[in-house]
Amino acid sequence: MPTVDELARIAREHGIEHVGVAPATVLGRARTALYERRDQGLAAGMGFTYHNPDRSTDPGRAVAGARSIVVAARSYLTDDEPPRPPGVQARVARYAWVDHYTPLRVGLRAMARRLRAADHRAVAYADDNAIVDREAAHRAGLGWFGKNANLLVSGAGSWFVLGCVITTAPLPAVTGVAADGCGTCSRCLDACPTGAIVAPGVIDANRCLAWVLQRPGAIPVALRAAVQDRLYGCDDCQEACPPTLHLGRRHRRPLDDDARPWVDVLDLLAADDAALLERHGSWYIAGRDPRWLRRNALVILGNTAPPGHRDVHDVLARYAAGDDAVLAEHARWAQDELASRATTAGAAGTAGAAVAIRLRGVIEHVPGDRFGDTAASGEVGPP
Ligand code: B12
Ligand code: SF4
Ligand code: SF4
Repeated sequence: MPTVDELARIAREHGIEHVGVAPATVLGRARTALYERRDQGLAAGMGFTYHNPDRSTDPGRAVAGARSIVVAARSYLTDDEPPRPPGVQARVARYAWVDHYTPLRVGLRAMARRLRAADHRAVAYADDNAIVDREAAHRAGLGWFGKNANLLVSGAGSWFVLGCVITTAPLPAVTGVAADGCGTCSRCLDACPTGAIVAPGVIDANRCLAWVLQRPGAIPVALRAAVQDRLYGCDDCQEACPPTLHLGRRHRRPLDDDARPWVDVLDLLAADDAALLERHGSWYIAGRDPRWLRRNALVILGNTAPPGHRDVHDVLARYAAGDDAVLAEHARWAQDELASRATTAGAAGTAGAAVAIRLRGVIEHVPGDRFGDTAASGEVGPP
């Protein structure tokens, strides 16, 4: 049987910085949380690990006879941040600038191969409905649960994607979990633009912009201003996090040539389905239907485009008259926003003023209209 050090060495060769081992027992706390939060409506129609909590929290259902979970964390913080290009640009959350899950899986599979070579069963999982990654990482001693619900790797912060190998090998598991590093800090709660962190470590997905931008259907009007320029994902609760900001710098990787932190909004709205899926195919897009990206882009135009811009005017008019009712409604909303901004620009001077007014007292609770995914088993994501 390989030692944990040998597995960690294999992981490092594949750019995975942190490895820990947890016993492959049922993840009881995660199971309880999944049921409770689903019952409380906090899952907002998500499937994924919520679809079958018993399965997602039992490593033995993934790999019969499982004894150990080898958990891995791979940093996605980059050395450089490309400047925002000119034009109306949409922001992409850091973890989605490039596909970090593929290289993570390559490293996990290399570890799994080593375990299989020693006659153990071993299967790699990353961002898969088969297992709740953060809870496994916490049990493996990799880090602590931040109040923003992210797993902060001890001494390195939360800019990490997580995955694991579930195996029948009886590897030595860590004893005890990592110390809490949040202390009295609560910056992430204040920084969340929609108040989605409803208690320390508890996210209301109805309001979490990461899910609001991924789920199918209309974006609730009360949340549209908070979307600002976000196309996919949200980083605010991590960008506000002191340990993540300061410690994250220890693990940075070069900026990939393919990194896509900004997306030109007018270009996106002109592209066809095939082009959008080719560009953004590694993202979780509900039903693989790029209209949800277009919906987000229309909201971004309403929030950030300069009023009176000819191309913006034309694209909104086209979508408003189109036969997709959801997109037409979002386009009309954006037209109204730009019109009201043009009117108030002279007086108040900024779009920011209008946004601030609409955000004031933001939404105690956005109804959990269950038009979202009710995930088929085996569905992967969202990250
Ligand atoms: C569903 C899902 C989402 C949903 C719901 C998020 C959520 N908090 O559950 C949405 C779409 C909103 C989402 C958003 C994001 N996600 Co996500 N998501 C998942 C997925 C598929 C399942 C998560 C899950 O099962 N949650 C279940 C709930 C019950 O777990 P939880 O919120 O973590 O709850 C725990 C804590 O509350 C803790 N706890 C209990 N008591 C207490 C008490 C205190 C005081 C504290 C602090 C904690 C605590 O125990 C609970 C159970 O473990 C995982 C992949 C996977 N297979 O695990 C990725 C995953 C969690 N997501 C990930 C990422 C990167 C993100 C985003 C950062 C992406 C982005 N930039 O937009 C955001 C972060 C939002 C946030 N603040 O959580 C990473 C997290 C990496 C990390 N270092 O933590 C994962 C692990 C994917 C991966 N394999 O890398 N995600
Ligand atoms: S990802 Fe954004 S919306 Fe979701 S909890 Fe964090 S700050 Fe709030
Ligand atoms: S911002 Fe503060 S409270 Fe929130 S996760 Fe980071 S350290 Fe913890």
